[in-house]
Amino acid sequence: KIKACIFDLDGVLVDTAVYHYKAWKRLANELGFDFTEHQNEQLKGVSRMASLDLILGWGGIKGMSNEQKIELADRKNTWYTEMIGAMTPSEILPGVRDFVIACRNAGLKTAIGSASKNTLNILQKLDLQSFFDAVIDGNSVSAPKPDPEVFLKGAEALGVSPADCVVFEDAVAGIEAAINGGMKTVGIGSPEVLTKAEKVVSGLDKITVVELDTL
Ligand code: B16
Ligand code: MG
Repeated sequence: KIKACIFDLDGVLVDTAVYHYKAWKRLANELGFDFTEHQNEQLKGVSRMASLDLILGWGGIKGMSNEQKIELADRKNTWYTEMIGAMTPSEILPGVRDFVIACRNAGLKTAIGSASKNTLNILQKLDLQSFFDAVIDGNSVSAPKPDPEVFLKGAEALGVSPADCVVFEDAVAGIEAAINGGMKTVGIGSPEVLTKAEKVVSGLDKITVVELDTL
């Protein structure tokens, strides 16, 4: 029986990918190249430094020192946090608030499991902090998805065994992380992409708490 729901943040509760894209694109442009929104798809669920490595690769930029890379990532994050600062609860994706409330009313624990170091800031802007019993984010994990660390820490913080948790994820690596942690999975997005998820819906407005026990 399901006892907890663990939610990814970007792409599940809110669509911050568009802001990440704008900020990375600005950085790429300053470095003298560009990349497409399609390429940006590959950055979903990927950590900040790993995203930078991918982007520098697309621009054919080699041989940057670690210090230079940190400076570039900081520059991007400054622009990104400026955009985050202007976010409002109107940007919460459809059905999110109702679904999370329904989970809690059904006695399920709720947590966030995100790669983003900006998680708390975003939750605050969306006025969603009080809806989660635990928040595990990019500041508290060392191994990136598909390593299950982020979700295992979430389950532990909730006091629920992994097999009794459902993870909601929009990234392939995130679904893999949940499976690697022995958890049930609901993909948010398209079934052609999230092939390993037990169930895939387009958003939290398309699933009910009762359906979770059929996973
Ligand atoms: P930050 P998630 C991920 O969040 C994003 O999908 C990914 O695009 C981003 O690079 C990563 O967080 C790190 O974000 O720069 O804010 O630490 O999908 O795991 O909630
Ligand atoms: Mg995500």
